[in-house]
Amino acid sequence: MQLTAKASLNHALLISICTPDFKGDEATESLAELARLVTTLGFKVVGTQSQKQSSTKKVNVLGLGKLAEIAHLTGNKGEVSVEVEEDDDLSEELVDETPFADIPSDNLPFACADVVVFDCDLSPSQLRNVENQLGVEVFDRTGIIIEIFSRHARTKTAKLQVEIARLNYVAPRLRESSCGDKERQMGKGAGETTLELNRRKVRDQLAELKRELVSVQDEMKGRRTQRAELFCVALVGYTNAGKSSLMRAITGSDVEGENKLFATLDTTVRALFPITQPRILVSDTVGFIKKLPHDLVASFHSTLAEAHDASLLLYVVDASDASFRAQLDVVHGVLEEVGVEDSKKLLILNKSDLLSSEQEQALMEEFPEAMMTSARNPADVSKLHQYIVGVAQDEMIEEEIIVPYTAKGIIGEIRASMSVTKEDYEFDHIKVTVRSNAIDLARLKKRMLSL
Ligand SMILES: Nc1nc2c(ncn2[C@@H]2O[C@H](COP(=O)(O)OP(=O)(O)OP(=O)(O)O)[C@@H](O)[C@H]2O)c(=O)[nH]1
Ligand SMILES: [Mg+2]
Repeated sequence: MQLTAKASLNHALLISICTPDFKGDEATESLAELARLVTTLGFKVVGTQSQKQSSTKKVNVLGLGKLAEIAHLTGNKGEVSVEVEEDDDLSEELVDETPFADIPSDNLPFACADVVVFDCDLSPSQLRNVENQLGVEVFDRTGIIIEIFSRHARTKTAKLQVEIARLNYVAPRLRESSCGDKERQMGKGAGETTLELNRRKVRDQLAELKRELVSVQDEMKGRRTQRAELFCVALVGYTNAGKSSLMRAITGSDVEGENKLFATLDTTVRALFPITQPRILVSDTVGFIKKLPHDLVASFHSTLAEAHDASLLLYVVDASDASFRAQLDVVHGVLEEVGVEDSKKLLILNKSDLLSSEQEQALMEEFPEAMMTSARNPADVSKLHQYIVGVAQDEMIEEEIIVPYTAKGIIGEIRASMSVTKEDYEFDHIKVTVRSNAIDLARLKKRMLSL
């Protein structure tokens, strides 16, 4: 039931099905992304195959001729005969069967793939049919993404959310076990098959996980309410854009930044550093990807609640990635889907250190409002820090407060929680000019009245 790749199964052959709706650059970029996903999972990509089809809905996904070719590459372990020469579908046409260009070659024989990964979603029966034909483990794109999420989830919320998505994915793919597992048989109800029993177990597990998730989310909501008065900035964007690296740079924290897809699966909140008065909070969020499984989008609603509450959204893109415009569309699409209203936003063209000065210039002309950064350049990091402080300051109100010398301690509290722009020492009081948010100012004034 666990959709986990066995340690020995690590040579992957990737298959792209080009359809009238999904072809050309889009299909090529998607396949390159699948290669990165599969590599993140620890597999080695040994080759790719592409084929034109009218749709991805065929019983065996590919025609028998193509399946036979692939069976040869996976060691002829399945049912399909390699002797089949005539293709069963005249509409299909071979597009490409070269080993993947970006894959570092270590002279592995091509015919050694022990995992086949499709760059599309397969129905449970398609997955089963292709596995039977090829005799090796077959994954679809969603299966790979869910597996990565499962492995990267660290916090309780992320683990619960991913497990719910995984079980929802796995449930329809459960099969009748061929071996008579005594323990499982014992738990069966009258007339219940092992498959039915397993499905019932998954349903019970899902219900339990959902209950747990609700209680964890209530706790998170409480914490967010406590922070509601502070100015919050959220870093959002496609996976691997550099959100965690920028977060680490502007908060001086040790948030992980890794050259892996979906390194961050939960929201981390830190204060902007050097510390500001009042504090500004920055949150790092889960990265997005094209064709993010719907269950995962749904399960990450709460994770993205931070983006929902943010006063400033920083849309981070990897400007060195040729497909960043399409990635940005995906980010906008997901944020719209989870209902993030448009608060103030800034586009960050990150990884500028990987661009030539001509490329930088062209991008700045294309996106005049954007900020060009490299998380690795301290000057850029401080420019971003200043920008955030500036936006937070603009949202603040300036007020003059009279603090009598008799009001002990208040001045210390003001200095610790507000930005003090002026202090005038008069005969019996201090006149302090502060910049802060409306809620904190109202609270301070109320306190002053009660003194
Ligand atoms: N050259 C260069 N590499 C960068 C820059 N920013 C981040 N990286 C690298 O890009 C990779 C991904 O960075 P992360 O910060 O983990 O990206 P992320 O957006 O948090 O990714 P997810 O957590 O998967 O959504 C890491 O290897 C970083 O070291 C940059 O400005 N320049
Ligand atoms: Mg990250």
